[in-house]
Amino acid sequence: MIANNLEAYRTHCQARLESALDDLLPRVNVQPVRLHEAMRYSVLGGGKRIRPLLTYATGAALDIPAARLDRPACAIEFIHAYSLIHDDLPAMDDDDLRRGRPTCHRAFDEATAILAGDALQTLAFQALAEAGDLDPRIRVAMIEQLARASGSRGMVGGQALDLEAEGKQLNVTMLEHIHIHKTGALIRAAVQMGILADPAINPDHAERLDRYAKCLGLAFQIQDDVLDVEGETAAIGKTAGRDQVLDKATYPSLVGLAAAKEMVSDLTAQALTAIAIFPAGAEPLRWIAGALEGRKS
Ligand code: GRG
Repeated sequence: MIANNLEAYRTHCQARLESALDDLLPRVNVQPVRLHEAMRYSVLGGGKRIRPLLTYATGAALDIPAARLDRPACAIEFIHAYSLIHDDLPAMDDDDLRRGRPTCHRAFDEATAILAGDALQTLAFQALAEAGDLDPRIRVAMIEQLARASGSRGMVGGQALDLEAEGKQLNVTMLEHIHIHKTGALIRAAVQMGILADPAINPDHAERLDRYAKCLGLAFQIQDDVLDVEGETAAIGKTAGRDQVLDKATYPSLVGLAAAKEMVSDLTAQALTAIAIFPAGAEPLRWIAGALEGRKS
C-alpha cells in the first residue's frame, strides 16, 4: 500500500518503524537496566526518521514488501542514534540538548552514554544478522554495506576529518569530502538497504537510486548549514553582521547563503532526474526529495 501523499506515507512507515524499534530494543526490566533505559531514551525520543523512511521508500520503488525492510530500517536508525549520542559527548560537540530533550550523557551520565552508543551500534548488526525473512546472502551484503558506510571510511571517518578540520581554513572540496562521509554515507546506506533487498534489480536502476541518494545526502547537509545560519541570524537579530554568524566553515560561509540554497535546489533536481524513469512506486522517494529541500528543521 502506498499512500497518496508524503504525510500519509510517513505516518504509515513511522508506525511500522516505531513498533519494530520497540521490539528490537532491550527491555528496561532486563539487566543492565540503566544501559537499556539509555538506549531506549535515545532511539525512541523522536527524530525525523529520514533514513529509515528512505529505506522503505526505496523498497516501495522496487515493489519490495515493507515487512522485509523493518530490520534494515531499524539497523540504520540504531547507527544514526549511536552517532548522535557520541557526537553530543563532551569529547566531541559537548551538547546539552538533542531533539529538544537533555542529551543522553546529561539525562544519564557520560559512561552510560558511551556504552549506549556502543550497544546500539552492535544491535544494528545483530538486527540484520537475525533478519530471518531475508536470504542470508542479502543479510551479509547489508551488514557489509552498513559496516562500510558507518566505519572509518564512512561516517566515523567523516567525523574524524571534521574534528581535525577545526580551526583550519577549508575550501568547498574539503568540506564536501567531510560531509559526503560524515552525513552522506549513512543516507546512501539507507537507500542501499532497499536496493540490496532486491537481488534481481536492474543494475541501471541500482545506479540511479544510488545517485539519488548521493545527491540527497549532500543536499541534506547543505540545507542543514543553511538552516543553522538562518536560525542563528533570526536568534541574534537584524543588527548583527554576517561575520558574527558565519564563523566556521559551512557552505553558506564559503559560497554565501544564496549560492548554498541554489546548491540544495540543484542537487535536489539531480536526485529527481536520476529516478525520473521510475514509475509511480517511486513517488515516496520524490516526495522525500521535495520535503528535504523545503524543510525548516
Ligand atoms: C560520533 C561516530 C560519530 C559520528 C557522528 C552524523 C554525525 C557523525 C554527527 C551529527 C552531527 C550533525 C548534527 C550533523 C548535521 C546533520 C545531521 C546528521 C543532523 C542529524 O540528523 P537528523 O536531522 O536528526 O536526521 P534527527 O534528530 O531528525 O534524527
